[in-house]
Amino acid sequence: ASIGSYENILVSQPASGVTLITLNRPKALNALNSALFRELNDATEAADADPSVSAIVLTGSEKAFAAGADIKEMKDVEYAHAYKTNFLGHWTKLTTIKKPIIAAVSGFALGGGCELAMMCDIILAAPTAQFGQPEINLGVIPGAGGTQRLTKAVGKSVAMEMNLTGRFIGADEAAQRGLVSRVVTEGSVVDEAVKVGSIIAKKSQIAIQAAKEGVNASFELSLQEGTRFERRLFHSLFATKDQKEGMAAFAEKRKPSFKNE
Ligand code: CO8
Repeated sequence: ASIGSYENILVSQPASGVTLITLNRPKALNALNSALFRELNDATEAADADPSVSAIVLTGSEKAFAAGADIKEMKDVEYAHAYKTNFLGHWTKLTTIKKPIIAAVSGFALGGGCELAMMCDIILAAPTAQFGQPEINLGVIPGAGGTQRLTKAVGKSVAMEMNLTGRFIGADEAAQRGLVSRVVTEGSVVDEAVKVGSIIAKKSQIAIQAAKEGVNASFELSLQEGTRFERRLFHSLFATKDQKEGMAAFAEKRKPSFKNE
């Protein structure tokens, strides 16, 4: 993995095939300034391009996954500048990463921090995790999916309450609503996320990429178009050696050895 020399994030390889990116502005509760997000884009693109990497884990500190976009950096921005420069538009780059990204959330995931977690593919929560869209308290609204991805994840009523009142939801409620896949025991969220990454790393990476593409398409397409797209992806996998290997291994009662071909 590209370990790189970054100022606002740490990049490491805790397990074979897994890159761990740790947001590292602890004093600012990992507030997402533009420098941090540029580094995050750089590190995720490097991991995406690195054939030795199969999954990315994204985490913050014990106290905060990320407390939002950097309010101090944002407070004097004028409309003309925001519009002309597509202010914070580069955040969406994360959604173009082909490899799975697992968010390991402890503590605050607020505003842009909650949106960042929701741009990931799987969210695991520590018992301390708190999710919220408090932008309404700053006289604005979310700008990176807090009204969109959150609504798809938790439904209209909860999303409205969170967006209109700024109410936070804790780990258990987030799991109950489907915002996170599960709550893990205190202190284990990064290890658990790395385990998920390691499991993913043992599959056919072509099938993994297709599975992620398929699930993500469900957010864009009608059921008819979505299932058609899924079937086409499914058909295409019969052109891979990994499909032959996976099914042969099952028939021969042995473990498959995928070559990502
Ligand atoms: N931006 C900048 N600095 C922050 C942020 C932030 N979002 N959050 C915390 N900090 C800083 C604090 O200013 C403080 O710095 P200092 O020590 O220099 O005073 C330090 O982090 C520690 O914070 P607190 O002392 O406030 O810690 P507490 O434990 O008392 O409180 C809270 C923790 C409740 C998380 C509190 O810090 C808080 O409310 N933070 C702001 C949360 C928030 O409003 N987030 C939403 C921001 S707006 C946003 O994210 C819009 C996204 C749009 C994306 C658009 C993309 C296209």
